[in-house]
Formats: sequence, C-alpha cells, structure tokens
Amino acid sequence: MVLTPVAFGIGGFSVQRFAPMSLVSATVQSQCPYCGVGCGLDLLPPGEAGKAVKRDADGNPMWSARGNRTHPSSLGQVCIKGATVGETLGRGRLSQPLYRASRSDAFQPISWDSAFDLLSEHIRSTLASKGANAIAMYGSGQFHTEDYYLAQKLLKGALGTNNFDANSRLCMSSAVAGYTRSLGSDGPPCCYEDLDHCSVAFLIGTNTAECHPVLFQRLLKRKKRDPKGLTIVVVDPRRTDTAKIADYHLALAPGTDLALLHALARLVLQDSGFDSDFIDNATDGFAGFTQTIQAWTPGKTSKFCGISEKDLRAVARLWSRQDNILSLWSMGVNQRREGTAVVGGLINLHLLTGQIGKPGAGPFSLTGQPNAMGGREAGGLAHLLPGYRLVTNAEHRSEVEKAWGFTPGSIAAQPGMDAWKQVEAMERGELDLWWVAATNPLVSMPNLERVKAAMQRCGLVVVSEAYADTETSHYAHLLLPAAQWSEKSGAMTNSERRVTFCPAFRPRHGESRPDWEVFAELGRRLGFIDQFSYSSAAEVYEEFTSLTENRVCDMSGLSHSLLQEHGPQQWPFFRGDESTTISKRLYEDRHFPTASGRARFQQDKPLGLAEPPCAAYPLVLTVGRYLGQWHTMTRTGKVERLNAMHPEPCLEMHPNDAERFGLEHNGMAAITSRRGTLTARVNVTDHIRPGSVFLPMHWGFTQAEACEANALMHDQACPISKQPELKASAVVVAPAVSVVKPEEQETGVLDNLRRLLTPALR
Ligand SMILES: Nc1nc2c(c(=O)[nH]1)N[C@H]1C(S)=C(S)[C@@H](COP(=O)(O)OP(=O)(O)OC[C@H]3O[C@@H](n4cnc5c(=O)[nH]c(N)nc54)[C@H](O)[C@@H]3O)O[C@H]1N2
Ligand SMILES: Nc1nc2c(c(=O)[nH]1)N[C@H]1C(S)=C(S)[C@@H](COP(=O)(O)OP(=O)(O)OC[C@H]3O[C@@H](n4cnc5c(=O)[nH]c(N)nc54)[C@H](O)[C@@H]3O)O[C@H]1N2
Ligand code: SF4
Ligand SMILES: [Mo]
Repeated sequence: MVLTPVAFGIGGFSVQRFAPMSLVSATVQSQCPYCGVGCGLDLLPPGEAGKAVKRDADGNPMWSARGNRTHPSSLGQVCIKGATVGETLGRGRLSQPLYRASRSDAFQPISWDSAFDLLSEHIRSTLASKGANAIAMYGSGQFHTEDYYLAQKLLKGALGTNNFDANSRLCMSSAVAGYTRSLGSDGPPCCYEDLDHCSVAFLIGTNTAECHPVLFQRLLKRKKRDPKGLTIVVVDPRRTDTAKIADYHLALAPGTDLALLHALARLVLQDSGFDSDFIDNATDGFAGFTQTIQAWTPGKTSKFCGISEKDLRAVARLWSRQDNILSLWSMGVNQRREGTAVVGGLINLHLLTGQIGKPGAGPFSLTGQPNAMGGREAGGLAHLLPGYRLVTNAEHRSEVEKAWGFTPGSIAAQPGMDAWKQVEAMERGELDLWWVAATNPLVSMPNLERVKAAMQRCGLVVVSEAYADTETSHYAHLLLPAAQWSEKSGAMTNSERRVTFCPAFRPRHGESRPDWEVFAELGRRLGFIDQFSYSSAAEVYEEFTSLTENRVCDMSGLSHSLLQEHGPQQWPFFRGDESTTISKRLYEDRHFPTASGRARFQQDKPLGLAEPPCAAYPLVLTVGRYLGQWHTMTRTGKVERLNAMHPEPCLEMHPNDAERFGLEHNGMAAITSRRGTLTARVNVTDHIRPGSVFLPMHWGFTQAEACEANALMHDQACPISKQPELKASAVVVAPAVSVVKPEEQETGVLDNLRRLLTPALR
C-alpha cells in the first residue's frame, strides 16, 4: 500500500493525490451518508476493543462512528448526525418485498422472484399498450453512483424513456443549470481549502451552521484565528446560527436576491472594482450585463430588498476590494422560481471581479445530499446522460448508446419528465408505473395533497425503501426492501468533487438488496442480458468512469480498488494519471467549456416570488431544516439524542407579527395557504424578519408531531432548472381553535405495515 502524506500547503495550487489510510485494522472507512460535505467516517464494529456491545432500541448491535482524520475533506471532524449514524442502521427496516393489488388491500409478503415477474410483466404490457412514456422513475441523491448509473441505463437505454429524475430536482438543479449557463458546464470549481484562503466569505441562502456543520466549524475556527483577515457576509431573511457570526447580515425580503446581486455589481462597476483583464480575456456578454444592472440603484434596491443602503454599499466595497471572495450558497438560492437566474447573478459578480479559478475564490454551490454530485456525474436528471452529457445532443446520445451496447436511436432525443411533470402525468392518468427509490416525496414534494391524489391514479406505484414506515410507502402497491449504505459498496462524490469509496461492512438487512442489483436484475429479465450482467458494484463503477473520459468530470482513472487502496480522490482524475499531482480547482487557466472558451455574463431581470404576499395571505412561509434532523426523519427520527434536540416542529415568527395576528409564544397557530391549513406551536423570535415565518420540513404524516409544511407550498418552478420554489409560499396565520392533524391515512395501513415489515416493530 502506498502511503503518501497529503499536502495541505497554504496557497498550494496542487495536492498529492494519495491520502494515507488508517492503520487501525478493525475500523472501516467510509463517507458519511448524510450531507454533501461528505465527511470521512471511521466505523467501529459492535463491541470493538473489548467494550460492551451497544444495542439499538430494537436490540440490534450497533456500529459506532467517529471522524476519520485522514479524510482530506473533513480532517477528522464530524457533526452529531454523522456521529450517531450507527444508531439508525438497524431499526424499523423493511425486510421483505410486499405487494397489494389495490390500495384498499392489505400488503402481503411476496418473494423477490414474484416481485421481478410482476414488474417485468407490468413493464412489457405498458410498453405494448401505452409506450415508454407511461413509465417513470424518481430517484435520489442518496443513491450510490452505481445505483444512479444503472437506473439511467435501465430507463434511458433499455426502456427508451428519459423519464428518470431525482430529488436533486428539488435541490441542486438550479445550481446545475446556473453553472452550465454561465460557465459552460456543471461542476463546482472550488474546494474546501478555499475556506482557509478566502478573505471574504459571502454566504447566500445557506444555513451552513445547521446544514453543513463541519464546513461552518472550519470557517468559524478561521474567523476566530484571524478575525480581521476574514469578513463574513450572510444573506438570509432569518438570523440563523450562521448569520450570528457574520460581520454583515443582510436580512433581505425573501425572493429579492437577484436585485441585491445586480445592485452589488452596479456599485462594483461604479467604484471601478472590476477586473478588466479578466472581463476582456475570459468573458462574453459584458455590455448587455451592464445595461441590465443599471436599474438597480442603491436607493431602489434597499427598498426592494428591505435592507439598509449603508450595508449594501459596505458589502459592495468588499467585492470591489479585489481580495479573495468565496461565495457559498444552497437552497435559499436554488429553490426559487428564478433559481437559475439568481445563480447566474452570483456568478456574474465572480466574473466581474475575476474571482474564480484561484485559491480562496469562486462560486461554490454547497451540495445537499451525500451523492447528489455523483448523480449529476452519472446523468441523474431527466435531461442528462452520464459524464455531464445532454440527451438533446445527438453526439452525446450516440457515444452513450455505443458504450452501453444499444442500437442507435435507443435513447430518446427529448428530455424526460422532471419530478413535477411526473406528478402531473399521474394526475392525468398517463403514468402506468411510478417507481420511487431512496426518496420520500409524500413529505418532500410541494403541494402534497396534489401528489397524494395523483399517486392514486397510477396503475403501479413501486417504492424501493430501506425503512418500513415511510409516508410514501403508504401509497405504494409494491414495496422493495433496499440494502442501504453500510450494507452495499459503492462510490459517492461530495461538494468539492471528492470521491470516497463506501464499503459494505454490515450484513444486508433481511431480504434487502442494493438498488443497483435490483435495476440490473430487472434489465436482464427484460432481455438485456449483455447490458446488465455485472458480478460486482466495482464493475458497474468501472463502466461508469470510462464514460467520463475527456469530459469536464473526467474520473476515468478512478476505480473501487484505487479508492480503497489510496483513499478519497478529487476529480478530474484522468486514466493513467495516478502518480501525478493535479489542480484542486477548475478554470485556473481562465478557459471555460463554452463554444468561445469564455464564461458568459447573464442578463436576467429580477421577478421576485411566484406567490407574493397579498392582503389575504400577508406572510411569506419559508421551509427549511434543523441541525439534528435529516429530511423526512426515516433515519434521524430513530435517534433519541436527535429527537431530544428538536422535540417538535415550531413556527418561527417575529414579535411584531405575533402581536399583529394575536399569537403568543408557545401557543398554537393555524397556518393557511391557498392549498390548506395546518397547526404548529409558535416560537416568537426576533431571529426572523417581520413578514416572514419559518417551518421545518421534517415532520410528515406518520410522525406523532405531524406538520406537513409542504402541504402548504405551491409547485411553481424555475422555467430553466424546473426546480420548485420550495422556499416561499404566501400564508396567513391565526390562533388555532383546534389542532389540525393531517387526515388519517387509510385506516389500518400503518398497522398492517408495522405487523408485516420488521419483527422488531411488532
Ligand atoms: N441538519 C440537516 N442538514 C442537512 C439536511 C437536513 O435535512 N438536515 N439536508 C441536506 C440537504 S439535501 C440540503 S439541500 C442542504 C440545505 O441546506 P440549506 O440550504 O443551508 O438549508 P435550508 O434550511 O433549506 O435553507 C437555507 C436558508 O435559506 C433561507 N432562505 C429562505 N428564503 C430565502 C431567500 O429568498 N433568500 C435567501 N438568501 N435565503 C433564503 C432560509 O431562511 C434558510 O436559513 O442541507 C443538507 N444538510
Ligand atoms: N419546502 C421544502 N421542501 C423541500 C426542501 C426544502 O428546503 N423546503 N428541500 C428539498 C430537498 S433539497 C431535498 S434533497 C428533499 C429531500 O427529501 P427526501 O429525498 O424525500 O428525503 P429523505 O428523508 O432523505 O428520503 C430518502 C429516503 O430514502 C430512504 N433510503 C435511505 N437509504 C436508501 C437506499 O440506499 N436505498 C433506498 N431505496 N432507499 C434509501 C430513506 O429511508 C428515506 O425514506 O426535500 C426537498 N423538499
Ligand atoms: S457535516 Fe454532513 S457529512 Fe459531515 S458528519 Fe455532519 S452530516 Fe455527515
Ligand atoms: Mo437537498
């Protein structure tokens, strides 16, 4: 084994590839399966080193987790979710395939063999009667890359429909579209080390403290070490834990970010803070851009955004200073009906000031899920193909068809249905098969009642799930038990383009199977023997990486064995390139993958919210996350310590609004949008700006403290990225006269599931 130390040189442009692996034999190394920071974990077996075996509440022996010091992305750090992941792995699992012909029946156990027969027959008859467009799959950034890759191959190659989309549509698609529009390709150009080198950190629409905690701690440490050397700006309508460490907190009105970014650019221009050499030699569209931003004078912008002109000017001076500016963003930017335009507005500022492709600088999108990046690489959205290719590009289709061994023309030339289009197709009765895998849309999609109604119009709803009792499972016909992270091996890519091998280190639960194995077996049963015969996940990965050769995300030199032997690696990682040093950043040469080789200024006019507040619904509801919970709580909801951190969902509301609407701290509020009403306890706090209220997204209808925030949210989306505006809907609040719980879902289903699913739950 080669053990070469990693170089973490200050200002270093390159890194030696190979991180040393831990020498502690009993520990297993992997990437944390929660957020996109992608921390390295050391996993210790139950009863390691003579200690008593710890068991979860169902009696399963538990692995424990701690930070892996040799992982270059996290350097031994870990947050509370990563540290407690061992407690989630065995509890409440789905252990065998279950089926019911109609939603009024009880689920019955069936064998995998029968499940495959049923699926392949259903697919054959749908193809014959309605065609491939009546089939769709909705996958997840929590797939391993191998799962993602084979889902593509099955739908886009074998079945001939591009109707594969993923929950990344709700998460990263504005970042993907924004990078592609401005820079010519997807791919975050920065790396975590930039947090150590930037002199300004511009955090917009990201609650890094709760959602990317290990990166936040890195920034916080830097700030404590060098308070004058680092200025932190946070742009968020709430005074989050992230905003508390900011030198400037711009608590802007929701949905006004693009105007703010244009106003900053206008001031930079006025102050001559731009980089004319960069603009002349590396960009297109500057003249048009300067026209677009002219309208956003400081006076007009400060009124529009609800921030002070003084702060606006001070932050503009930071951009003009020509120091290293790193901007970090996530859902406050992406989940907007103009999400792509806001990403473009942010990248404009980096192009204007030449702040890209150098240490401590660049537009850095913080990925949400642990492998949403791998999904993008593997073609995991309805308009993509593996290797950052597009289904609309004939050359790309032909390259992929050839590599996959399908006849020319097998891959459809039009983008498939994105996540919301899939729902609308079900609504119209046009989908005969909706296959949901590794996501829980009956908590996470907008306009939930519409999704529930639509699902009832679909002939066969298949749900591939690791856990027994999820909201979406209640609306399924066929439940397929998934072997999850720790039980299957595969690769994941984190926000800084670093790939970590995640080994199988625990036995599969019950009859569960890895998603990729299920897709491969179905492919073979449908007659595509050559295309879907693999003896291991390593073979799948190798096929995938060879398809990235000569693409921006070239990782053709990576394999499971290389990652196992040499530890996590960043891409690009060319074939045969194992022994050289590489750049950690993209675009250091100022050459961009567009036709002209130049990056493009964007010229979008700010539109504001799709559903602005009005007399009837005067408040803006925004929905996001708590530090100790992960999405729909199927995993973190099983950890007592995490539940104790956040015992119930609360409506955050400013004291002025509480007074105006007659609400008291700790009282119950009825929150109503055009789509429905729910109740939640009120937390009166000045941590949110007047006019905005906040709910967490986590508590679905199976939770005792159910609070279906997304039942209130609208489904309007960015026309370019198709990402819904999950950050804003207009609502009205009033004291609750009675507590509104989500309707009882199909009496008996829960009991039926609990009885059948895991002996431990009985
Ligand atoms: N603890 C925890 N961590 C997670 C997750 C989790 O479920 N729990 N999920 C992971 C995933 S998949 C994702 S995508 C990320 C999400 O990470 P974040 O995007 O950081 O989290 P959110 O809470 O969704 O939203 C971030 C902030 O956007 C603000 N916001 C709302 N509207 C606007 C606006 O108009 N403009 C601006 N500038 N800001 C606005 C909200 O007030 C909120 O503080 O977190 C990842 N990490
Ligand atoms: N209003 C509002 N809505 C939002 C958001 C918001 O900020 N505001 N955020 C959006 C974003 S960014 C995201 S990413 C989504 C997240 O929303 P979801 O994707 O719905 O949330 P999860 O709970 O992570 O769902 C993952 C599911 O996969 C299961 N699972 C885990 N491992 C495996 C596996 O290996 N195989 C299979 N088959 N199943 C597995 C888990 O048990 C869980 O049920 O929510 C979106 N919805
Ligand atoms: S910061 Fe994210 S990746 Fe790291 S331990 Fe926490 S949840 Fe896991
Ligand atoms: Mo996400």
